[in-house]
Amino acid sequence: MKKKALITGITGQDGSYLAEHLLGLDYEVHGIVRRVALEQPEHRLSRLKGVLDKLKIHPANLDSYPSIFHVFSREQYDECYHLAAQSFVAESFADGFSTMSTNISGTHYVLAALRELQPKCKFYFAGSSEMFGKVRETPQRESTPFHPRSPYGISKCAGFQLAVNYREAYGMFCCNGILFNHESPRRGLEFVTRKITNGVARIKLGLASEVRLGNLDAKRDWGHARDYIEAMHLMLQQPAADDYVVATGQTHSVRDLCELAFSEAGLDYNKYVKIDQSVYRPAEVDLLIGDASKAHSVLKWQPKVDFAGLIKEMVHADLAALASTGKSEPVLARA
Ligand code: G4F
Repeated sequence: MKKKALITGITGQDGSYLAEHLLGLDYEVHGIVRRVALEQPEHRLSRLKGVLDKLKIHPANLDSYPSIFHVFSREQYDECYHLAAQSFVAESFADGFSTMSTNISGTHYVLAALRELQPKCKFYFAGSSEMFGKVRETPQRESTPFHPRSPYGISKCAGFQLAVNYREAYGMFCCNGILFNHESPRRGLEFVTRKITNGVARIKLGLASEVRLGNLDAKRDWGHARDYIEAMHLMLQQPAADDYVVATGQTHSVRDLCELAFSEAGLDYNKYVKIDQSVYRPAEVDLLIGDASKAHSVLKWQPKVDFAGLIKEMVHADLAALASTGKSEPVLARA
């Protein structure tokens, strides 16, 4: 019998890599997609274009419990990966209410529907290193206290605690991944890695003259999304549910990222990066660096791509994409 998995957020960077990974492991893969996405498949389902015909897509809305309940009432699943979220930190400052509603209630609806209809289904929650926020220790590990710095971080702490509570109160197999920043050529243009690699490509091809950025001193532990989704799957294959940090253990500043990405295209970032005060956040997470020892020892998980390899891949993917089309997706004004 094939295992059956449901992915919320299947159209995103992580969801698309996870869908490909699970299909490669001979899973039957289902995904929840907002109905509006089905009306614009070329744009909204673009990351799934290589595997779309192998997936079963369910239109549903994470803001509605009946909608989620309906999905789980139609099919039984072995595993549920809850990745859907409003995941852009800056947007959460602009509209904290929507972020809280989607990220907290959406998670609660999925857990409540699972408890009611299929309590044996294993559940993965996409926690985040943003939960550590104003970090209490370095590097950050599973036992590091949370101190979120944004509505997004607060919403992820709530989702994390919901998963822990369903595990403790109802004996459900609920795991939290505490994933540090993970990127790829499929990353949205609003996140700083892709904003920079896309900017480099646009400048190199004569389509732009600058990239406007905020805080260049923030430090992040950046890994490759394709590596990180493997850890998600491994968590659900363990004998007991638990929580795991997933990180590379290396940290770099946004400035380091600029230097590397521009030099990959033979450019000096000092000439093209302009500081834009409007991109600074009301409260910043200054330094993230993860200790993934538990994932190494229990899950036997190791990242394969390092920071330099990641940025090189992203720059060259953006150069190739722009050279072939001459245009890129629109970027959010706040990004
Ligand atoms: O790329 P970012 O927007 O990612 P951030 O805020 O670290 O969040 C990402 O990683 C989290 C895991 O820790 C996820 F949970 C979350 O969903 C998301 O995937 O910003 C990275 C850093 C920040 O310090 C930001 O202030 O880059 C700084 N930055 C400087 N200039 C900028 C910019 N960020 C963006 N997006 N755009 C800028 O122009």
